[in-house]
Amino acid sequence: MSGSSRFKPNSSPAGGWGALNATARILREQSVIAQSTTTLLKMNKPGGFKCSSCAWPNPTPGHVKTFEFCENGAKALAFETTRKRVTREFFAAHTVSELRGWSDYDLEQQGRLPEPMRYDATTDHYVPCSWDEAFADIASELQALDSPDEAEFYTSGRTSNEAAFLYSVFVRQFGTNNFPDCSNMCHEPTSRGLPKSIGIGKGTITIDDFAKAEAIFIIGQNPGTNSPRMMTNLVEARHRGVPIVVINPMPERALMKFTEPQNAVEMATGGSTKIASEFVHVRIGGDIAVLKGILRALLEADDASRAAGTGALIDDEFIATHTHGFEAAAAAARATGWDEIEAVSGIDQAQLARVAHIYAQSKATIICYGMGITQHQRGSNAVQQIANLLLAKGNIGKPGAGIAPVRGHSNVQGDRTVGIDEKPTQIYLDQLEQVFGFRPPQEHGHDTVEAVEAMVAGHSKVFIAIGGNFIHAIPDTPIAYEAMSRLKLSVAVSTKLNRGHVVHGHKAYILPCIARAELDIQNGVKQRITIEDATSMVGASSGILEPASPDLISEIAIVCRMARATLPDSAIPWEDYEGNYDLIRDKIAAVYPKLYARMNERLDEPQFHLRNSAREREWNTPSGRANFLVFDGIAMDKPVDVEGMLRLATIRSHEQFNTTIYSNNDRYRGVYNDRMVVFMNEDDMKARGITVEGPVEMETVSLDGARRWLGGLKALPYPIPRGSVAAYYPETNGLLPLYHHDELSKTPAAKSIPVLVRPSTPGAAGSAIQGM
Ligand SMILES: Nc1nc2c(c(=O)[nH]1)N[C@H]1C(S)=C(S)[C@@H](COP(=O)(O)OP(=O)(O)OC[C@H]3O[C@@H](n4cnc5c(=O)[nH]c(N)nc54)[C@H](O)[C@@H]3O)O[C@H]1N2
Ligand SMILES: Nc1nc2c(c(=O)[nH]1)N[C@H]1C(S)=C(S)[C@@H](COP(=O)(O)OP(=O)(O)OC[C@H]3O[C@@H](n4cnc5c(=O)[nH]c(N)nc54)[C@H](O)[C@@H]3O)O[C@H]1N2
Ligand SMILES: [Mo]
Repeated sequence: MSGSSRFKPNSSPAGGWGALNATARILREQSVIAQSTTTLLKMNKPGGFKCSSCAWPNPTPGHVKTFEFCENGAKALAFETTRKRVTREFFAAHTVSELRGWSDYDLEQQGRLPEPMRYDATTDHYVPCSWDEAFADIASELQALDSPDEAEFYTSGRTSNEAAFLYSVFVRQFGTNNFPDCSNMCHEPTSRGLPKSIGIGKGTITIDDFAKAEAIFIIGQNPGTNSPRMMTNLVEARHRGVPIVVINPMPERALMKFTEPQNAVEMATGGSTKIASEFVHVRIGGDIAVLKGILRALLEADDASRAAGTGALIDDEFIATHTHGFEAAAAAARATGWDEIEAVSGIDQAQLARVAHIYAQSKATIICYGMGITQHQRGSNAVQQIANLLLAKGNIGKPGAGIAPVRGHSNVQGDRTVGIDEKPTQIYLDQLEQVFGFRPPQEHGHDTVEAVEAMVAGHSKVFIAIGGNFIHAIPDTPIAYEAMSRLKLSVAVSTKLNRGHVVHGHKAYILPCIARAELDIQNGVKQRITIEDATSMVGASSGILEPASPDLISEIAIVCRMARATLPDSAIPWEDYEGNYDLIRDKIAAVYPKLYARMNERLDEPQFHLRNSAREREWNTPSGRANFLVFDGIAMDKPVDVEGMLRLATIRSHEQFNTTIYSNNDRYRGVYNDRMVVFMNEDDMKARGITVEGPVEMETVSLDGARRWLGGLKALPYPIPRGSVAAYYPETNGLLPLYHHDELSKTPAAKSIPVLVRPSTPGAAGSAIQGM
C-alpha cells in the first residue's frame, strides 16, 4: 500500500456519503463493479445469497429494503468476487519462504485461489495437485496417527450449517472431539457463561424486538463498523425517542452520530441522528463495576419508590416465579462501594444513577454486547452480570426485551448449533450415535488455546482448517508460527491466500472452495446452503455468480471426499450427501428434532426461527429457573501491580474483516495509511514523555518470564480514559499471551492485555518474543 500516514480527528457523522463513496471505491478497485451492482441487489434477499460478513439478522418480510447490504458487506463481497487469481504461475515465481516476508495485505490482494496446491519441500514452492492426490495423502497421514486425538480440526464461522454438520460427523467418526473454532476466541463466554444464567448460550431477541424496545444498551461493541446493518435499527429506535446507552472506552463515531445511507432526506440535507443518549466512558475492564453500579442504583431507586408509595421498579412477580438467587445478587450489588465502583470503572455515581433511571423507566430493554465484554479474564462473569441486570426487570422472554450477544462471523452461531463443539453434550452424542450408527468419542476435545498447546508440545501433528486464518487469530503469534511449523501436515480450506498457507507443516495443502456468492451445482441441480444469524434465524443462501474457477469444489464436497478417503469403511453415504444437500438437511433434522424438524420444507420460508428456550421462559438450568449469579469482586481482569501498567484493547479498524485487511485506513477514527498506531489518553502520553504521533514501543507485563515486545508504533492522542490504550488486531497478537484468557471459557482476553508503553527511537520497528 502506498501513501504516508495521516491522522485527522473525525467529527462528522458516520455512515452517509462517506460510506457510499467507500463502497463505490472498493468495488472499483476490485474491478467487479459491473458484476457486483446487480449482485449486491441479491444480497440478503429471498432466493439470493447471505452476506458473508457479519451475523446481524435480516429484516422480516415486508421490511426488506432495496439494498440489504452495508459498506462492509459490500467490501466483503468485493474481496470475495475479485477478478484477481493466485495462479500456478504466481506460485512458480515465488518461493514460500519469500511469501512469508510479504504482508497479510499483499497475500490477500493476490485474489482467489483457483486450484488445489501441494507444498513441495524440495523446491519450497506450492505446486498444483489433483483433488484425488490431495485427499489420498491427507487420508494416509490421518490414518497413520497413533490416535485420532493427534489431529486438530478448526472451523471458522463462514462455513455453512451443512458443511459444518458433515465435518462434525466425519471428525467424530474418525474419533476425536478436537474442534477448536473461531467462536473459542469470540463469544465463548456467551456459549459457556450464559447457560448458567438462563439455560441457553444464545441471544434471546429477534430483529422485531428492536421496534418494541423502550431502551437499548450497547456494551463493548462497535456496530458502525462490525455490524453496520444494526445502525438502521438504532436510527429507527432513536427516531421513536428510545434512549440508547453506550458503554465503551472509545467514543466510536457511529455510536455518536450517524447518517443513514438509506434515508434520502438525511443524505440530501447532511442531517444525522445522535445515537448515544448516554455515553458511559468506561475504563477498559470496568464493565462489571458499571453493571453492579447500575444494579445497585436500581435497587436503591426501587427502595425509594416503594417507600414513597409509587410502586416497585423491579419485577417482583418475574423474580418470584422465574428466578433463583435474587437475594444474594442484590446483596452483593448493595455491598459494592461507590468508591470502588468509581475507581475501577472511572464512572461516577451520578451517571450510573442516570443510567439506572433510564433502565427503570423502560418496560422493555435490550442489552447488546460484543468483544469489549467477552475478551477479558472474567468475560463469562461479565455476561452473567448483564443477565442479572435484565432478570431484575423481567427483561428476558418478553416483547422488545432480551439479551443480544452480537456474534461475529455470519454463521458462527450456526456452526456451533450443528455440532462444532469441543465439549459436546451427552444428549447430542447419543443422538448422533442413534442417527449414524457409530459411537462418537465421549471425552472432550481441544479448544483453540488447548490446540496450540498440544501443537507446541508435539502431541498434535495434523491441523486441518475449514476457513479462517488460525495462526493470525490466536495469541502469541511467534508461538503460533512455531506450532504450525512443527506439524506433520497442515491443510487449509480457503478462498484467499493468507498467513496460514505460508506458515505451514512439513506437508501442506491449500484446498480452495466455492464462495458464498457463487453457484453450487451438483448433478445439474442448483444447491442451497443455510446459515443461522445472531438471533437464531435460519435462512437459505444460494449463490448466483460463476465460481472463480472451474476447478473449485464446494466445502461440502471437500468434507465428503476427505471423509471417504480417510474412512473407507464408513457406512455413511458421503457421496450422496455431496450430490444433494437436501439429504444432509434430513440428517440435521434427525439429529436435532426439536430445532430442525422439517428443515427442508421450512427453507421455502424466507427464514425461520430456531426455538429459543429462554425466549419462551423455559429455563434449562439445574434449578429449573433463571439464575441470578453472584460475582465476588468487581474487576474484569486480575490486578497487575506494576508501575505505569496500561490495559491494551486490540480492536478492529473500519477497513478489515478480522485478519483480512481491506486498506490501512480507519476513517471513523481519523487514521489513514497506517495501522501501527496506539490510541492513548493525552495525560498518559505526557506522563511518559510521549509526543503526538511520536514513536513508541509496547511491552507486555508477562507472567511467564517471556519478553513480548512490539516496536514501530506511533502514539495518537485519543479520547480514551486514562489507563486504557487501544491498537489494532492482528498486528498486536504477539503481545497477547496464550495464558491470558477468560477463566471459564478460555477465550483469549484480547481486550485487556497489561502493557507498558514507552517512547522509542524513531524507526525501531520489529517485534520479539524471547525466553519462552
Ligand atoms: N467489517 C467487519 N465486520 C466484522 C468483523 C470485522 O473484523 N470487520 N469481525 C466480525 C467478528 S468475528 C466479530 S466477533 C465482531 C466483532 O465486533 P465488535 O465486538 O464490535 O469488535 P471489536 O472491534 O473487537 O471491539 C468492540 C468494541 O469494544 C470496545 N472495548 C474494548 N475494551 C472494552 C472494555 O473493556 N469494555 C467495553 N465496554 N468496551 C471495550 C472497543 O472500544 C470497541 O468499540 O464483528 C464481526 N463483524
Ligand atoms: N488480538 C485479537 N485477536 C483476535 C480477536 C481480537 O479482537 N483481538 N478477535 C478474535 C475473533 S472474535 C475471531 S472470530 C477470530 C477470527 O479468526 P478466523 O475466523 O480464523 O479468521 P478470519 O480472518 O476471519 O479468516 C479469514 C480467512 O478465511 C478464508 N475464507 C474467507 N471466506 C471463506 C469461505 O467462504 N470459505 C472458506 N473455507 N474460507 C474462507 C480466507 O482464506 C481468509 O483469509 O480472531 C480472534 N482473534
Ligand atoms: Mo468473532
